[in-house]
Amino acid sequence: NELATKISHFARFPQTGVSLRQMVEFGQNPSQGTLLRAAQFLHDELPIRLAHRVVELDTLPDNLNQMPSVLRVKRMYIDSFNELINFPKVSERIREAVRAATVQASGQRRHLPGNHQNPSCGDNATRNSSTHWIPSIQHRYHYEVKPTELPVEVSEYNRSFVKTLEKIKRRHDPVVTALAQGVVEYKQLLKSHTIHPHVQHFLDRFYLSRIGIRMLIGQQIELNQPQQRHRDYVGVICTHTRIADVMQEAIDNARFICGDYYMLMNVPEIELHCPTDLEFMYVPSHLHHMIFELLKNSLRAVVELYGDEAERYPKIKVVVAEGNEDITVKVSDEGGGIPRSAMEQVWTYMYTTAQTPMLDPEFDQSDFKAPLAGFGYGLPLSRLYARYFGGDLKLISMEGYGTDAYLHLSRLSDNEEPLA
Ligand code: W6P
Repeated sequence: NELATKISHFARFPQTGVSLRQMVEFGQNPSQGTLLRAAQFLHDELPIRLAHRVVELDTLPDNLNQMPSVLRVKRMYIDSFNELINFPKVSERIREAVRAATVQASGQRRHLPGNHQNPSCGDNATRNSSTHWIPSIQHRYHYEVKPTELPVEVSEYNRSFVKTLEKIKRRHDPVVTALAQGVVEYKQLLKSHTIHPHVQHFLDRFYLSRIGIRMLIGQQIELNQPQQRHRDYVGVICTHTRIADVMQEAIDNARFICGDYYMLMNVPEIELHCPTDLEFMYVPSHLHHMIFELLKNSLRAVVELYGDEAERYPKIKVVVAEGNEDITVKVSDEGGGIPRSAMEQVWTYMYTTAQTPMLDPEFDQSDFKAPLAGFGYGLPLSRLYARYFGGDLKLISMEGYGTDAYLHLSRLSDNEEPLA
């Protein structure tokens, strides 16, 4: 039908990645005109990304593409795609008004704090990140727009577009849970306990893409709420994320959860070595989520090795190192480690007992009744959060002793989103 034709048409366009830096430049004190340009970008880009996902869902093997849960997810993507392409384009008159109030911002990039050591800072022309050159988004969309004399339709358009984005974001809240259920059904169907590498790759790509889409939507929604803006924040990005503060918060939360879950008299201690003045540009909620996840795993390993009535546990040690390229967080536990043969499994989406919406870190941030880490979706999703901004997450384990988790966070905020 017609919609299917449109979807395969849009899926033929390449997706355009956005870097953390671009998101921040877009979002610093945006006028209604700048927000309109951002809306135009999303209005072009989101249908392309959604269409790619629909095609991927369609081509899942083993009749996975026919499963009710998968069809449900596909329906969400199609509905959102449809809403976006039916959303009115900015009229020629409004476009003209914004153009008249616009001066191109090239050559006067603003200084971004928190990333002083970035060697390629501000040098867009010499960047050669990929073999095929796609014009960067600010080349096409980012301009200074003088706040003066913009017709009222501009802010009306922005408001209306944000409403649509909010609806889309809410619609997709249950995606992780729905696909988790799909994986359970898939296991039963194939009577297998291993996930096909193709399916594992699909899920990695799919969830990574979802992180990106939700990041872009979340930025646009936040930037349109200027009354709620906090110092150092551009949308959900904090230009001066104090990593020591986020670490301590994650440590306190993880220890609290652990003590609560196992009803412990004394919770294993977590020793933190982190420069207190270390700041960088990041999304604090992503950072908290990843650290929290690692700590829960370490706590669980230690408590299960020594038992919930132990008088003392070996400390979990956290080290934060500051390099030029990366900030690296190492979490070391003496929880007995993981057999080498089980290392791969840790990253698969297999080990889930399709349960609460807590599978999805974005679903309910404040639910303290969450089960403590199993090898659920926590680790693979945390790795995707790390990779989304050019970082990574690795585990090194000594069976019979303990596990070291290395979380690499890229300081080079020019990394474009990885797009499947
Ligand atoms: C373990 C298993 C694990 C996964 C992730 C992080 C830390 C740990 N420790 O024993």
